[in-house]
Amino acid sequence: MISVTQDRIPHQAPLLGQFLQEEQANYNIPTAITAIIQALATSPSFMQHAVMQTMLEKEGKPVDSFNATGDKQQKLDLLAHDFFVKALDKTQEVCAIVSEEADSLVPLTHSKAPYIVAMDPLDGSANVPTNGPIGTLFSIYPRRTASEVPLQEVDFLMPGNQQVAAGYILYSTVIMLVYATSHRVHGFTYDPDINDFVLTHPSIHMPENGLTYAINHGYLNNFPHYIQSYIAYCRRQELSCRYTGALVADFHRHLLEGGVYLYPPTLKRPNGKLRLIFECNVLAFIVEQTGGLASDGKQPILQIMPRSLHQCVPFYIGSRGMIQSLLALSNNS
Ligand code: FBP
Repeated sequence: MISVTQDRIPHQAPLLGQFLQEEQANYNIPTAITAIIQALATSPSFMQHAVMQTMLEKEGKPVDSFNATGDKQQKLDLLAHDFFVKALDKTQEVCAIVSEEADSLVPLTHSKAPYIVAMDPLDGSANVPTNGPIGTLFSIYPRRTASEVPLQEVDFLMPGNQQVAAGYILYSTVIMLVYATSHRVHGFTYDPDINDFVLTHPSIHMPENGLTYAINHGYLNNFPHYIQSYIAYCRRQELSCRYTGALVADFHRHLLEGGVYLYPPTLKRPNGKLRLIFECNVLAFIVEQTGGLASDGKQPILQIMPRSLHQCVPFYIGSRGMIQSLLALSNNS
């Protein structure tokens, strides 16, 4: 049997911790941001174990609860939420988090800490029972109120352009971490042999156009007319439709190869399905750093002032050329 670990050459590329420290020094990134990203990056072994446990014990059944937007929660959603709450609390840099799996803000132990985190602990959770890709999305914001003032939900309602960093972890054929600060976007691949992330995709730039689009075709007849026209245009171009059921996985493909992800309003969900704070703002912050665009069809996602924590918005994100074509159609509709 071929042993892949024997005689392995140590990685030439920097590991996550080392790279974060270099970026910190080169771009004056606060040490707290480094600590928070490193805390989130401890999830691979937990997530691998929790998913495997869920499958082995056939516990993939939804627990008897719903999240704030009415989606049935999987046990794994809550396990992941709890894992990240503990990991972020240990940094002593985060005073509270908001999560897709919690109705309101979750205060942490260090109430005077300088940062707040918004997150979707487990994106694509419906993929778990069928062993499809899943992800974690996170955003880091500076707290706006003085440290001694108790935090309120309204303190989380700020436009996505207030983020200081954002990223995701994709649990798929391999586990990858992609994060953005206001400088650049970098991708790392998890190496289970050393339980660490290795820099594999430095300074990512999204291609201007792509050959794939991601949309749930099943709802096509319910989508606005300009979306139906755009899909017809994509089909005339013989673009391929690739839709994994996990936003993070579809976005990651487009980040590297170009493409667009579309979740328009439908009759059932007149504001779309995706959550502005937990999902859209995260990826919009990343995409704008890499040359792509993110819109709700009327305005850039990062400029939207949230009205509530679990607000949903129509979400169009991806390669600049493709989103501009879509927006041209929506403006003429
Ligand atoms: P969750 O965060 O609850 O998983 O919801 C988001 C999501 O699963 C996306 O990852 C995915 O692209 C979309 O919903 C799938 O929705 P639909 O099944 O309606 O197409």
